[in-house]
Amino acid sequence: AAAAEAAVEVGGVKIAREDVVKEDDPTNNVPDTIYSKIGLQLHRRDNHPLGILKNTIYDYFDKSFPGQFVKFDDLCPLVSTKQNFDDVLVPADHVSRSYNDTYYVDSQTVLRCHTSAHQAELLREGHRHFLVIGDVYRRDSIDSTHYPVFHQMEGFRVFSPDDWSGSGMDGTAYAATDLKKTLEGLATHLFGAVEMRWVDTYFPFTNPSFELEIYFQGDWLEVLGCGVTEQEILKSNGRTDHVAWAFGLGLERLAMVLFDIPDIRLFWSNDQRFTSQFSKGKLGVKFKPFSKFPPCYKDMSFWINDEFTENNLCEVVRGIAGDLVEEVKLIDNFTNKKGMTSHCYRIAYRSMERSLTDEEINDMQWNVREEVKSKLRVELR
Ligand code: FA5
Ligand code: MG
Repeated sequence: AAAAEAAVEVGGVKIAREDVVKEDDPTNNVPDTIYSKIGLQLHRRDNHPLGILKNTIYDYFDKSFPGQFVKFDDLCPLVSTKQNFDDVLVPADHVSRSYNDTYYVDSQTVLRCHTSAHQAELLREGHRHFLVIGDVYRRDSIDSTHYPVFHQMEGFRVFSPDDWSGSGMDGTAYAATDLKKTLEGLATHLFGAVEMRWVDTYFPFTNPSFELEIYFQGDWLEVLGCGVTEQEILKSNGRTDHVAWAFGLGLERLAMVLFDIPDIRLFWSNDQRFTSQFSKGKLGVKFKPFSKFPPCYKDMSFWINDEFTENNLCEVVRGIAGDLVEEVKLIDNFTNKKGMTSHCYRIAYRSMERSLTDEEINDMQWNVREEVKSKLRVELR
């Protein structure tokens, strides 16, 4: 508890628990489990898979664009709603702005949900080529590839008319071509020969927008989003008549593939048997699971109410079980003649590090049931 009370420092900003967790403030939805992750900065540990991956991506940009890209890996994750949403043209009614999807410290301040939150300020500071690496926060479901804190790397490159004038392309086509070439080069740098494909998509801040998928172990895996930056963002931040590309990639997704890490919770493990397997500069050393403990499944059924959301349920479970919960999955869903809807969720409990006792699991499940009743006000069946 003492450690949790002490302020953490990120990029010169001191953050105390009471700055982030405000239990009696209805405009705040940040739990202690999330506060306790601030300042850990896994991406700044050279012997951690995320740090190793970050440094390998740095190497690629240093080699491809010597001296051009400025790197920021220590920007404060507390940002204004303006930075996180307005500055990147996220519409007023977009779901990502909801309390169900984003951690709000107060009505004007959030834990950034993407590194795109820093695009505008860095442009205004005059940067034209930059990488931003940081922890990002999202209220989300629970399974082996989703965690409420993960890490992104943002890339941004600005072109001036001189860059594309001789190319026979307009600025947008020129930037899109350069973007795809740059990211295909990065994928090759990380994976060697690999099958990849581009998928058209939508982001409020880019047009056109794409996702890159990599074929890995029989499946297409989305690893990043990117596109040609909306003119309005450049204009508002001192780059009229310029064109830019941007990308945002998920470090955990790439690291899980590169190091064979089967569950996203492992990135947070302090267990020596995990941490000792990775060392500075060694990309792609395959993780050897040190043990495999059986999961324990507990089902829970209840009548939902209008406010019920799966993200809220997951927050309750995470608050009690922490990293001992592996998955929360809807397994049954029906509406009766009276119009009442019942959900049955299956919770998988499993430690990455040891076997759990029956007593421990029953305690957690009992507490989950109590809190689901009291906090979500649903009727257990
Ligand atoms: C974004 O966050 C955009 N800001 C990316 C972007 C930047 C687009 C600049 C265009 C220009 P998205 O929500 O799809 O997009 O997340 C980007 C990547 O983060 C995903 O491709 C995925 O690799 C990773 N990611 C997303 N959600 C999770 C999660 N819950 N756990 C782990 N990785 C995730
Ligand atoms: Mg996406």
